[in-house]
Parts: sequence; C-alpha cells; structure tokens
Amino acid sequence: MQETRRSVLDAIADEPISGPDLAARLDVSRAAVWKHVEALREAGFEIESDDAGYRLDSVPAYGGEAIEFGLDAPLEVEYHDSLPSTNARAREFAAEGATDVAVVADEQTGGRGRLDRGWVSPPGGIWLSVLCRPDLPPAHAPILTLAAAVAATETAREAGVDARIKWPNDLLVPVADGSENGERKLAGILTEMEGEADRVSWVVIGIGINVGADGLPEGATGLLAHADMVDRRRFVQRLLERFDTLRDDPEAVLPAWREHALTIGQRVRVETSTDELVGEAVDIEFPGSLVVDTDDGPIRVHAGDCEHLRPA
Ligand code: BT5
Repeated sequence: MQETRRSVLDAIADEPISGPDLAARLDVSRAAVWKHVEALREAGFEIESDDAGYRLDSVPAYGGEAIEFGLDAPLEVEYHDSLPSTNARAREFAAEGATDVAVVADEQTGGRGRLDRGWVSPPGGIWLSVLCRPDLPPAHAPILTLAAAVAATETAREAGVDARIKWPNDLLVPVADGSENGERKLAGILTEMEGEADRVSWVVIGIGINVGADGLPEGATGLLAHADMVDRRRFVQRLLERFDTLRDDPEAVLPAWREHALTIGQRVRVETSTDELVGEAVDIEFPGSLVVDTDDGPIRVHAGDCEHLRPA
C-alpha cells in the first residue's frame, strides 16, 4: 500500500481527525487526503466523515489493503479476486527485480503443485506466494519451505485446527473418518527459485491452505471442517508475520518443524527422482533432509514424495 495511504489509515484508526489536521500531520494537501480517503473507501474501508473529522469504522474482510493494514511484516501485498497462479504472478515480480511482495488470490484457475501436478484452488481459500531474496546459497533454500510449513502450521493451530507437517511440505490434519492413513491434506507448499552458484537470486514460496470444503479433491480437508470460523485476513497476517520472523532466524526452524512434524517416528515410503526407500523417519537435518532408518542403515533424502505407512 502506498505510504501516505497507510499513514491515513493509521491516523484515523483510533480517533476522528479533521481533514486539515490530517493534511498537516501528513504534510500533504487536503485534496490529497480526500483522494486517499476515496481510494480507501473504494477498497472497502468504511470511513465516516462528520464534524469531528474522518474516522475508520471498519476494515474490509479480505484484500490487499486489508491485509497490509495492521500487518507487522515488511511485505507489500498484491491481491486478486482470481489469478491463474499466485506463484506465476510472484515470478513476474521477480523478473522485474522486486522483492518482499506477497501475492494473494481468492481463487486460482491454474494452481500448481510440485512436479507439474495441479493444485485445486476454489474461491474462498488461502492462496498466496511470497517473493524474497534471501542471503542464502541455493542449497540452503529448502529451509524456507520448512519455515513456511512451520508458519502455516502454527497459524492453523492458533485458529484451532490440529495441523501437523508431513515431510517435506504438506500440512495434514489427523481425522477419524476412515480416510486413508487417518489424515487429510489441509495445505501444500510450492517453492520455486533462481540462483547463481553461491547465492539465491530470488525465491517464491507458494502456500495453499484450504478453507471451505467445496470443490476439494478426495483426501483433502479445509480449516472450516475443524474450526467454527476463520478470519482469512487475520490468518494471512499471522502467517506472513510468522514466516517473516522465521526467514530471519533459520536456527529456529528445525526445532519448530520437529515439534509439529507428523512424519518423524513413522514408517515411511519415500520416492525420490531416482529411487524408492522404506524405513522409519527418525529426524530432519538442515536444510531440510529427512533421515530415514532403512535396513541398509540411515539414508538422508533431500527431496521426494513421502507416504506415511500404517504400522506393520
Ligand atoms: C503441493 O504440491 O502440495 C504444493 C501446492 C502449492 C499450492 C500453492 S497455492 C499458492 C501457490 N500458487 C500455486 O500455483 N501453487 C502454490 P504436491 O505435494 O505436488 O501436491 C499436489 C497434489 O495434491 C495433487 O496432485 C493432488 O493430488 C492434491 N491436491 C490438489 N489440490 C489440492 C487441495 N486443494 N487440497 C489438498 N490436496 C490437493
């Protein structure tokens, strides 16, 4: 959101302030104040104006300005009612040289999973991508996927949903409805990046979290199946704030990941691009490798698809 517009909101949030006072405080013309107020009204903010001045009455339920207002993280938010894919849009920003942008959409028409799989993204879900340029070697970038998984899990848990992490990038909710393995997929993460030999140039972390149940594929679940209500604006703010803290504190990621992991201690089958192995998942190591105890000893897997096997 434009800097002055944000200042207008901050100024009128707590008590009414007159147009001239606001103009003086922000060092802009009264006409400029009026223009910002009109733009905010158009974005859905209810702004009362009477003898006492301008006063913020309500914030829109969702949208770019709504998410940015009160967001305690240095991220610009761009919102769309509908997009093919927030990752694709964030990659456009990357190509323009931008950074620290979060792209949020109400619906995706061409949502993507890993390995060219699709991601079903009906209206009303939480579909977002964060573009950043971390000071990391490309080999360490997976720690950001883990950070996103931790941030999403903790935010879902705060909202009352018992989310757990499946290596490397799924959020699951344990269910007792006869679903396969007693768990359903709540969210997924798709990380894309470009880098040089020693440094990441940009990374886009796409996070998809189901909210309602309509239109979801089999085996999926949404937040509203486990919580009475979800304030998407608040949810996205907390998610972005938590991710922002963790991206600056990689040391904190693994302990938090272990705390929320469903995979550790389970018998798993992991499919990599070249191999398949079965064993007990015993730990996660920086920057995101799963340690699997197999009949041939411990094996570290850097990337792959993991299946939780029922205990023999
Ligand atoms: C993922 O891939 O789990 C990563 C999903 C990332 C989605 C976000 S949304 C915002 C951003 N913009 C994008 O275009 N993408 C990111 P993967 O582990 O490959 O899982 C994909 C598989 O999950 C599919 O093949 C389906 O089986 C299943 N699936 C598809 N849509 C789903 C949904 N909404 N909920 C649960 N499972 C789903």
